[in-house]
Amino acid sequence: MSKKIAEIRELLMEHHDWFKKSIPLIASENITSPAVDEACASDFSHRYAEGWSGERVYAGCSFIDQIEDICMDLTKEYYKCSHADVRPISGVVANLVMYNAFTSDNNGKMCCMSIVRGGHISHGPRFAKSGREIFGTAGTTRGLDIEYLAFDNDEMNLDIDASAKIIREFEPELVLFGGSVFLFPHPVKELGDVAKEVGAYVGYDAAHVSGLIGSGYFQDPLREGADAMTMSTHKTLPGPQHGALVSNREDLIDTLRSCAFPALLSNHHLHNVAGLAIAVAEMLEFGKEYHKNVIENAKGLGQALYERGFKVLMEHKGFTESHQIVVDITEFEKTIGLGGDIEKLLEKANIILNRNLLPYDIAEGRHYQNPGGLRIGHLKSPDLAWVKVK
Ligand code: DSN
Repeated sequence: MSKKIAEIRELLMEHHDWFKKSIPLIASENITSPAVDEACASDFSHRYAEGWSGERVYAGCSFIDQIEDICMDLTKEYYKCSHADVRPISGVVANLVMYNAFTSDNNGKMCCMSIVRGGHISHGPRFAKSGREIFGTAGTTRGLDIEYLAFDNDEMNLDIDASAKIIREFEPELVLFGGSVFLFPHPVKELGDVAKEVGAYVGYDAAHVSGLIGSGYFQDPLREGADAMTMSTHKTLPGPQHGALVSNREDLIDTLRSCAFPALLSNHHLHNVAGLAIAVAEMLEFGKEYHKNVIENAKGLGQALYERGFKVLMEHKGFTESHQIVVDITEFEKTIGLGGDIEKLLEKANIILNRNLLPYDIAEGRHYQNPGGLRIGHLKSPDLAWVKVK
C-alpha cells in the first residue's frame, strides 16, 4: 500500500479513536444508524441515474427507482405532504431549487433572517448592507437582492410588526424563514399572511429542525403557510449528509421538479437517497420518542449550565424549543477569552462545539472569528443498534 494511503487510513483511525473519547456538541451534526451506513456504502455510490424516477437519463436504474420511490413516499408521509424531492445533494442545493422556483432570473428579491442573527450563509446577499462583503449563496448564485427581517434580540425571534413593515415596503418575491441559530418557532403564519398580501412565496429552511418537525414538534410550516420547505437531512434528522425539498403546492410540482433537474443537478447522490429512505423509516417508527428526548435534553442542558452560573440565553422561555442552546460568554473576555478562544480550549478537552455570533455582537464590536457566544447542540443518536446489518 502506498505511504499516502496508509497515512490517510491512519488519520481516519485516529479521528475515530479521538471522537470516541470526545463529547460532540455541534448542533448541525448527528450520527447515522448501522442500516443507514450500510445503504450509504452500497453500490449505489458508483451509479448514475439523473432525472426523476421512471424518467432516467441512464440505464440500470430499476432498483434505484424503487428505492427512490420508497424514499419519496416515506418523506411525504413524515412531512404530510404531496411532493417530496429527495435529490438535492445538500440543504444549500435545496435552497437553490427554491430560489430558482420562487424568484426572478434578474433582480429577484427576498426577505430572510440576517446571518448574524442566525440566518444561514445560503440565505446571504452578495454584499451585506454594512458594506462588508459577504458572498452568500442567494446573492452570489441567484443574484437576489436581500432585505433582512427584523429581529427581537430579547426574544431570539423575528419581530412580527417590524418585519411585516419591511415585507410591505420591500415587496419581495420570497419570504424565507428558518436558520442555523434556531431556538424558537418562527411566526410563519403571521408573516406568511403578510407575504401573501404582497404576492410573495413563503419558504422555510428546516435544515436544523427537519427531524423535530417531521416528528411533530417545533412547528408545522407547511400547514402554517409555507409553499416549500427545504432541509438538510443530517442534523435533527439523523440521515446521511444530503438535502430534500417538500411542498403541498400541487400546482408548483412541475416547476419545483425542473428547478432541481436539469436546472441544478446532474447526477444526485443515490447512495444517500437510499440512506435517507432508511433514516426516514427509522424516524417514522422512533422519531416521536427520540425527538422528545432531544428537546428535553437541550432544555435540561440549558438549565444545568444556567444553574452553574452561565449566561444561557432565553431562561425566561425555557432556553429553547429545539435541539440547540446559546450561551453568552462575554463575561470571560478578560480572563479566558471569547468564543473562538473558548472553542479551542474546549477542543483540547475533547468537547467539540462551535463559537457563534450573538445577535448583539456586531453592534458591540465583536467579530464572527471571536464572537461572544457558543452554540451547543445535543444530538445523541437514537439507539438503533437493533437494526441488523450483514
Ligand atoms: N452552517 C451549518 C451549521 O449551522 O452548523 C449548517 O450548514
